[in-house]
Amino acid sequence: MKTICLLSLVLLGACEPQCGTPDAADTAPDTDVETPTDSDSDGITDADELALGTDPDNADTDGDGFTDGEEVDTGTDPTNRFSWDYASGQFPDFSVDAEGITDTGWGTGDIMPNVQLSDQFGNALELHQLHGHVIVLAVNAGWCSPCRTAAPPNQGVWEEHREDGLLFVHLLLQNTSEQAPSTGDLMEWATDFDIEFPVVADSEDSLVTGLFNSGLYAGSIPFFVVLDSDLEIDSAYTGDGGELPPAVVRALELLAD
Ligand SMILES: [Ca+2]
Ligand SMILES: [Ca+2]
Ligand SMILES: [Ca+2]
Repeated sequence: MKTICLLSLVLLGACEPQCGTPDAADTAPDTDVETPTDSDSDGITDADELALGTDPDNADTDGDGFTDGEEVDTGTDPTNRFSWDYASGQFPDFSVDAEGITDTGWGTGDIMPNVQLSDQFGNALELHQLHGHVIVLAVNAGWCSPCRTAAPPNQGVWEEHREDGLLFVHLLLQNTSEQAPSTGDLMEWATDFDIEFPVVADSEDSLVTGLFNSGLYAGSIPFFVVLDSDLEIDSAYTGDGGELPPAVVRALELLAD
């Protein structure tokens, strides 16, 4: 303020009325300009949050791991937990909702254990962070031609039903050379089929081992497991099944319940 007023004095020969004297500007409280309050520091003012329908006291109103400000910036819905931006390179995280789950197993009716996976962005992804979705988990491999036939339609079905809570997860057992898939292999699978849901690797093979030991998985791919919104194993299917495989039909039934 001092600089501006001194310049004003030099240029105009007098300080404009709203400048006041330099001393007054330094010491008096500024009553003309109010700083908008952003109580939860999510980048959106309390007043704007009330207009948007988001919570001014909760930085992540829908609890999906993306702040209200981030969602407004990327054009996703900060009040819908199933609306999030793939380009951020992060998947939603509802692990807080899965806290306390201990009764897990690999058979139908069991809650699937919290398998530690890695995604196409090279990030860790825990199965339980996807709690709340009805999940179609497809087991594939890069060399598996029926898997490559079955994969592409999943994106369209997901786009149609994602905001109802549907999610696909593609697990790659191997790449096209029958080797353990790298992050690049996962991203190549996602890019080849325009997929924006998680494409994952399981370095310990714990998921297929668990399902094999329970008798649900016979070792033939493509293989699909449907998990309900509590991560309970609902059903399992082998074979591609065309545009709308039985696993997807069953998942849509669960969503409609
Ligand atoms: Ca705010
Ligand atoms: Ca907020
Ligand atoms: Ca959010």
